[in-house]
Amino acid sequence: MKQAHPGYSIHRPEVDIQVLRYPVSRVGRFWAGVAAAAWLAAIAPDASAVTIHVGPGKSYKTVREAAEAALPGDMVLIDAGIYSADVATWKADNVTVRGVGGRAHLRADGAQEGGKGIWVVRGRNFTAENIEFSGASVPDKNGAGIRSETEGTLILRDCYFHDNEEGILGGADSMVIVNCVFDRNGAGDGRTHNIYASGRSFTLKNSFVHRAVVGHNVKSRAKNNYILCNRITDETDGTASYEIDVPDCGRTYIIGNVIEQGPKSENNTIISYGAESATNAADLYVVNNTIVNNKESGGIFLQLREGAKARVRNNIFYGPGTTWAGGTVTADHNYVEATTTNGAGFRGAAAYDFHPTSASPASILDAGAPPGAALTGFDLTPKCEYVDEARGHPRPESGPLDIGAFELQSK
Ligand SMILES: [Ca+2]
Ligand SMILES: [Ca+2]
Repeated sequence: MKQAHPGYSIHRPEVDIQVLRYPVSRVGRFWAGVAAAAWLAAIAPDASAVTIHVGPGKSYKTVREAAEAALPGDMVLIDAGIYSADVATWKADNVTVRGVGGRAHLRADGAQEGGKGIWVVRGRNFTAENIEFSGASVPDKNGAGIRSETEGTLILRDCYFHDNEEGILGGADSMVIVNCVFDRNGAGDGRTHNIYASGRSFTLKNSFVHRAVVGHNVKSRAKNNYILCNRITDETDGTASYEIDVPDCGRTYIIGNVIEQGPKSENNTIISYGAESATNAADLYVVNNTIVNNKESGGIFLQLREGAKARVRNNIFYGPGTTWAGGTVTADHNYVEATTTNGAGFRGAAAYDFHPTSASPASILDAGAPPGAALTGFDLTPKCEYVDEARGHPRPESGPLDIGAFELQSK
């Protein structure tokens, strides 16, 4: 077995080397053994990693310099503050970038990376936490806060994307977005969106995605989509087209979300499934959502491609319009109210608070059916609830499931 030489380190004098680096590219990660075990006991679990600090008074003044220096496994800590025109490509694998002391705000201010946006991610298994992206703009009008080109995993936590031509754009083997806010992204041409994902698997959870500019709030061409316990809303002034667009079909689980179409939505449809193709498996589950239409002229809550199948259970459809159209829908245990006069007994619909109350009808409270499992075996039971803003908690247990995205805890 090949072993590292413990005394070897890469010379990077500007890096705060908190632990001695092993040059992963030369020795691989299989450097266990007697000598190495002693090192493992003494230092961090990933012995190859260093922590790089960015900020005023830190080793790196710009994020770009840190991105160029980062090697596999590194942790990059960026002090809170505004980083103007500081764009970058992240190339190394297994890098985590985190804002500390508040969000690090990457404000484009006219700069862009490779015609793509603020950050381009190429390294495998990249994580960003507590970062704010705004103002991305490029000549072909799809400047993204993050353009993902990784073939591994991309994880975003506690990030905030706003006023970019595109919030996040691109694919990954697995893209996971948790506790993030997307607001007013879109160039206004209808081809750019708050979120535009592709790849094998896309997960959006406990996030707040709202007011996309003409484009869609959530658009995914991924083969598998897990859209769980989010708030996806237009509100009074949002002009999004679809709230959720899954244009090529794909195994899609939409569970436990609040989804609202506002009066200024560009089109009448709220969830669109298979508008362009059936390239991916056509298998849709819509379970325990509260779907609201505030467009008084009406609309279509769920539009399916012909030939696509959907199971629709335990949802609230609130507001005027057609609940579903197209495809083959198996629906049961849904609450439908074609007005917005609060027969559902919501706690504060005007403020987008769609929790049920003790005034909610028996056709909502305890009226749900066990959601069961998808054909894939995926458990369709709602396990979480969205909490403003971009948070979540486990869905409480209180008798049989209530209809909609929230459970009333005491009646
Ligand atoms: Ca719409
Ligand atoms: Ca209940």
